[in-house]
Amino acid sequence: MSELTHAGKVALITGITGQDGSYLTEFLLSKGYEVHGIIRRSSSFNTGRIDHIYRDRHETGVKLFLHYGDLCDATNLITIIANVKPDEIYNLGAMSHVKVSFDMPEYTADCDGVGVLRMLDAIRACGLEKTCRFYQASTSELYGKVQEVPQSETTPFYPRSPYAVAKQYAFWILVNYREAYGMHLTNGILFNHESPRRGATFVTRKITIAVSRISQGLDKCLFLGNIDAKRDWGHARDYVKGMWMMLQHDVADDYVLATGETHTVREFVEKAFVEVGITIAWKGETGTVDEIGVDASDESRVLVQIDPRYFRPTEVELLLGDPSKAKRDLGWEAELGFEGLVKDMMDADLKMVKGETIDPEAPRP
Ligand code: NDP
Ligand code: GDR
Repeated sequence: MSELTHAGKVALITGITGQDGSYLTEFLLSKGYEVHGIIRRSSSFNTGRIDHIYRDRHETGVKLFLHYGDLCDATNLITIIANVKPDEIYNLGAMSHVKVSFDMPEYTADCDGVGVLRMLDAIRACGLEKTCRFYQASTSELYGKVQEVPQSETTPFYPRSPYAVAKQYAFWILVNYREAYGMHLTNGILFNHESPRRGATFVTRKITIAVSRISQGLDKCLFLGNIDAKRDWGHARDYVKGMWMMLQHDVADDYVLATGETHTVREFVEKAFVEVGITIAWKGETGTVDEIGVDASDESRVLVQIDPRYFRPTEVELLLGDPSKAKRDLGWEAELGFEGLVKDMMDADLKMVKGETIDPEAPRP
């Protein structure tokens, strides 16, 4: 990709401190964008994923600016958008944990659902509806109890969590505003994408941290929920590029981004342990809480156990995306596959556990 081809363009990112926000910021800066991000005030450190690219605004040539704000505060969103006057907005902010959404359904609806309405109305209130392009972080969770395999842009939705229901509201309010007001609004229906910057409570990162710690003698056992769930896992770095490609397309539309491959959590565990030279053998009845994963070379060593605390009241058993529309219309394809993803995450977490990278929450590969 050529550098500085978009010099002069201004982007605003909500969720800039998250996994995707950090990769997208790096990507847009490399293209010459001026990038503005909305961060939440926190009593503890929450900018670890972007500290390596942040520079004090008193320096010269600064292209990254941060603003305090929240998707639950309409006035503040209007103020930021009025001041920044973005050409492109990437709405990545969300309470993004599916299991936690069962504990905080009302807040999740407000932030992930109504928050999107607030952003769209803020664009209109600022008179930017004809010039500002908007990306919404939609999700494969909308397919939930899947109605067909693989899932594409035409597959009916069947959300299975308060998170997914909130994101379904967001999906349709965006489509409605696109049709009603002719705005350039895009839903990116992204399947799971991971990285060394993934939050530590999502299953992939939970596994790579635990396996790394076990390999160094710091932990004994990894506790998981449903290890037979299947996901279409790609790398976040590939997916943020796809977000940008969607907004460069002159006609706004909705796109699936996925790898077109699905794997179980169980396979992810096995591959991660292989990276530290351990082969897992499964014992006990498959699919029950009695199943355990042991070290095949020393079966007394129990390395994986099932903890029903991690089960969800309603589960999404199988996700497998069909990204052919994104390939055809945008030329987008996932570059890193499952094996490469596990290796990338294991390499980073092994370094982190060995103390070779500084910040435990945000290793910077
Ligand atoms: P993260 O959980 O890593 O990041 C979420 C971001 O949203 C953080 O910056 C967080 O801020 C911010 N945020 C949370 N609540 C609010 C709020 N009330 N107001 C403003 N900002 C808020 O998510 P990802 O980077 O993984 O995902 C980005 C988006 O893509 C999310 O909307 C997610 O739902 C969606 N998505 C993710 C997929 C994935 O596989 N990663 C797949 C499909 C969709 P803070 O750091 O302060 O908590
Ligand atoms: P998901 O991601 O729910 O798909 O949402 P997560 O990694 O949390 O779960 C994936 C699957 O693994 C199973 N699982 C466990 N999950 C967690 N977190 N912890 C465990 O211990 C565990 N054991 C098994 C889950 O039940 C599930 O089936 C992610 C988020 O990024 C969303 O914001 C995004 O929209 C979707 O991906 C696409």
